[in-house]
Amino acid sequence: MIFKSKLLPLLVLSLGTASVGHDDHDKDQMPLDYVRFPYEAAYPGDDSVTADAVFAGITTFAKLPWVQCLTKEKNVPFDIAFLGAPFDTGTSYRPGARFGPAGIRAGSRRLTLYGGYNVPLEVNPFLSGLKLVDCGDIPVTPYDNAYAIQQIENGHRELLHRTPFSALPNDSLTGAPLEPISKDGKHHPRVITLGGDHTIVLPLLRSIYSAYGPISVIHFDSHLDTWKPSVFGGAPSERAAINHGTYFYWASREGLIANGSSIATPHGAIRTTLSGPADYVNDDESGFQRIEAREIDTIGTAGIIEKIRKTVGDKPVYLSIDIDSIDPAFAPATGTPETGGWSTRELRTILRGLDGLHIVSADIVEVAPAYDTNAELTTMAAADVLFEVLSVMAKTPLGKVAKVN
Ligand SMILES: [Mn+2]
Repeated sequence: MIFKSKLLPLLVLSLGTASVGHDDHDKDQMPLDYVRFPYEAAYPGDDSVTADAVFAGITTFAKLPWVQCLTKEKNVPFDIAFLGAPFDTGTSYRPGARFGPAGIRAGSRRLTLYGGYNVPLEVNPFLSGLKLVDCGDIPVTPYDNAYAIQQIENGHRELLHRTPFSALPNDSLTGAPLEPISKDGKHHPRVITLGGDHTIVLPLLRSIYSAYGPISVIHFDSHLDTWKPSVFGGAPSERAAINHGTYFYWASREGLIANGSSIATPHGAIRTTLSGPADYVNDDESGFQRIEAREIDTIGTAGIIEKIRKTVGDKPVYLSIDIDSIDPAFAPATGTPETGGWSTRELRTILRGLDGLHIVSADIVEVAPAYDTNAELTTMAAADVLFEVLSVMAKTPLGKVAKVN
């Protein structure tokens, strides 16, 4: 009998059928393609996998398809790509944001648990017809900041200049064809970068410049990040002068940010202490308008949204979100936490208030998961914040109606 029980299954396998003389076994066989609850595949064509509950499987942002965009799948087009930049050697206090991309992806698993429909914005960004992918991480060396910063620029730029999966649609109001809003006249896909410490925004803006020229930046942060290198870090070397407190100083000097009275650039959620009032003078010179975190007590989220929209108008904007704009009560896992910040709800409301703006690309930075709670508060907050950004992007194509001469 031993002979029979051990050999027969082998024989069955080799015949390619499971039904020969094994009725009992058949009854116990569970259907491996049964995935209906709680998750139904949100992405068209992605419903053939077997174990795709939100808590199962391999983790990408919102469980989007992983495409190796920078290596062997360069020909796979997309409309919005999530891209990690695991760099944290520009931090001044707590390191650890190199684990940000992995942490944010873990915090994002639940985004499509019920399908992903955004109630206040009335859109499901996962079913909007745009092709969303997770491109994995840019290879970033932890040993040489100058080299790493170049890697980040190159990685981002390569994706930014791919031809998008979807063509620009016609204007939803007039039916007129839309034309690109970029400076180079081309329609570009969007990249949502998962930091990484805030230093990464310098190479990201260099990449953005290659398509859009000087750009308005909406910057949510408890800190200014426009500090002069002599003030922030003391600039003992050229490399040390570029860090997560000075990258906007450099971006401004390089002409990457749209300055001037008509297109200034707002910071939101500012509440850091300063080296002195001169820091604000320097910040003004970098072209930023400040919204202090505490203004939420007087003008509320609506007032803050109004200020931002007034400042950027209908110009293309780049959106950079430091997770430390949220209070550490809600998002403790960050490099330089500052109390007195906004709640996760308030930041999400303000982001939804950007509905209709042309957000050409975005990032979330300074998520350092090692300092998080076991409940994944910070990485969840980061993922949910990006869900709002994604929803705003999905609603507004990067096009404008051509001017009639
Ligand atoms: Mn910052």
